[in-house]
Amino acid sequence: MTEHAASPRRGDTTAAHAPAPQHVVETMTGAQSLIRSLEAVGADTVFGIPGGAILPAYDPLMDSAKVRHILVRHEQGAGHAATGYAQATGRVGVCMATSGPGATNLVTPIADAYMDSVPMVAITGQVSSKAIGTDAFQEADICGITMPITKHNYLVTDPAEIPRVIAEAFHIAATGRPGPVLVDIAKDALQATTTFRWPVELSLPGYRPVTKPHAKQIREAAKMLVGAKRPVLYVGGGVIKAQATTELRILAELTGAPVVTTLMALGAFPDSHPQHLGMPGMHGSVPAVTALQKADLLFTLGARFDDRVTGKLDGFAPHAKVVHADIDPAEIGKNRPADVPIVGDAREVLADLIVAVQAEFDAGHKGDYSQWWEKLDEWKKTYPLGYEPAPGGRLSPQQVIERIGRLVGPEAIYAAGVGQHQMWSSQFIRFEKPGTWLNSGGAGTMGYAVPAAMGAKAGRPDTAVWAIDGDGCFQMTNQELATCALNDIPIKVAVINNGSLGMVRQWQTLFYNQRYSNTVLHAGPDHDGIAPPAQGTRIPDFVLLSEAMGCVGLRCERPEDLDAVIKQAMEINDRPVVIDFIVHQDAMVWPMVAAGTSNDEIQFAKGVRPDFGDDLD
Ligand SMILES: Cc1ncc(C[n+]2csc(CCOP(=O)(O)OP(=O)(O)O)c2C)c(N)n1
Repeated sequence: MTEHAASPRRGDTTAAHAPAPQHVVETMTGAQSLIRSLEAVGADTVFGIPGGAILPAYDPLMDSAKVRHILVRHEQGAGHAATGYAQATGRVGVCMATSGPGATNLVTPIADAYMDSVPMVAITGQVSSKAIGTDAFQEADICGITMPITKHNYLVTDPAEIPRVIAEAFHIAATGRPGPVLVDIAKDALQATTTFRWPVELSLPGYRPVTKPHAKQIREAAKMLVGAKRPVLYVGGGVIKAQATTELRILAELTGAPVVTTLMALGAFPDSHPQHLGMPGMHGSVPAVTALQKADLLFTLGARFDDRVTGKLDGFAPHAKVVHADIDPAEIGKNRPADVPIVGDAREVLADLIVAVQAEFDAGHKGDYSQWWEKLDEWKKTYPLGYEPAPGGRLSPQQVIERIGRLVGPEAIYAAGVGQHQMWSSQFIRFEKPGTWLNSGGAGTMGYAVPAAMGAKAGRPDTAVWAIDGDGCFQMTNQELATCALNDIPIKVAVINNGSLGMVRQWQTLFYNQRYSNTVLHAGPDHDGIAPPAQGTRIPDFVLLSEAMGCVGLRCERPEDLDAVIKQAMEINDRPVVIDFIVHQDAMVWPMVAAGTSNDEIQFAKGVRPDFGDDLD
């Protein structure tokens, strides 16, 4: 018997090197070898759907006492569940599908995981090796298709390779810059008799992520930080991935520098911390966006100068020098040249920086940011996040999300879909801890929230998990509520139902003369946004739909019922709960930097441009 090694966390050098296992050499089928390999790397949960090519693997899976398989309703759900699981637990998420359409249904979540650097292993069945390339039934070249959206992928036709490939896949997914790895296994390799050997020697000469930063670069960066007058710690999702949030806080408090956290980094630094300016970017806070614009130093940690953050690139942070630390050297200088490039794991980078900054202090060099803070505090005071109450005593979407955040609290995990509700969630829920905010930041995948919440709850059953979804997003993947109901995964779903594809509608309001082409959905408020629709004309009726899938369905239409319905949902823990919040459809997300414009053009509200003067330019 092999010992059960813990699933690899980021930074482990190899899955196969964990607690000195005894050597095992056994004869079995490729399919049995696959399940034994999954057990050996510590995979405890697999989300998937069987089909012809992967069927041999499902047979031994049925007997595994260590691997729980959760039968989803769509492979996209399996993929997002794997990413939700991964981000909530810090372990590698696993999904499984059959060949052809099963595998291609995984493409969106694989792309999503790639964009957001989430460790995931996707296992797909492939047609028999002799049939590959013949347009066989359910054949798709999933390795070819996913080549640009995976960190690595494998086509396995020799069953003897299965243990090594699985060990490598988990190692590659979890180490360095995390990401998805696809393992495509031909059906005949699963059926053939082979030898299972464990542990396996990992030999990946071309894959050696640099984790230890260069000492000279660290010293240089520390000097720049203490020498700057207007620095900003620009923090991205890499800090959460590297589990470096304690070190971030130490550095921030040691230096007194302001912090901004990107959409992928919410929770990396407490929202309540006085040094936190909020989120930068298209819908970021005015202080965060403006601080980057006026900064003389961007101290960039695990962030990637995404276009949603920079706005028009050549107008971004025009006065700033750049320190850029990232585990992935390809990110450095990609969008913005770095004056001090640092390749390394964010935790090691931050740990070394703390020492280097202290050494600068000891040598009498300490940054004076007091004038900078005067400005920042003024902007914080003048331009706080806020919203207008809804007209006609209706519910405003921001109010719903704010109340959920307040009543449910910062210990819970929140997963969002994509659109206005996602941005309001990022603005009005207060994130205090890492790993509590799951969203599709890079790809912007509608349909992410429900399956990601399912994956998170499967991995962290003792934590409250809320999906904050839009009525458009919800209609893409809500079938996974049946999976949740049947598998004892009692998530809560708050549908922010504005009866439309709200974010697209917002752009139509602002940039297309209020011509609402194809953005009305008919599931929420009436077209005029004021009168509720006649009975039975909500299509679909989310309450009935949820009840049909074994959930409790609730509806809330009035501000005075808001707290009570949230509390009611919090008390139900034996089934998933869906609350259909009927909100008014004309609310818009502010602040906003219109796509393609400079961050200097930020609007605090419609037509309202902050006036900063030009004394810092
Ligand atoms: C799979 C996919 N298709 C289309 C889009 C484009 N898109 C972005 S936001 C959005 C509207 C989302 O509507 P809803 O879920 O109701 O959220 P709201 O903006 O109203 O909060 C659309 C269609 C997308 N991001 N993803």
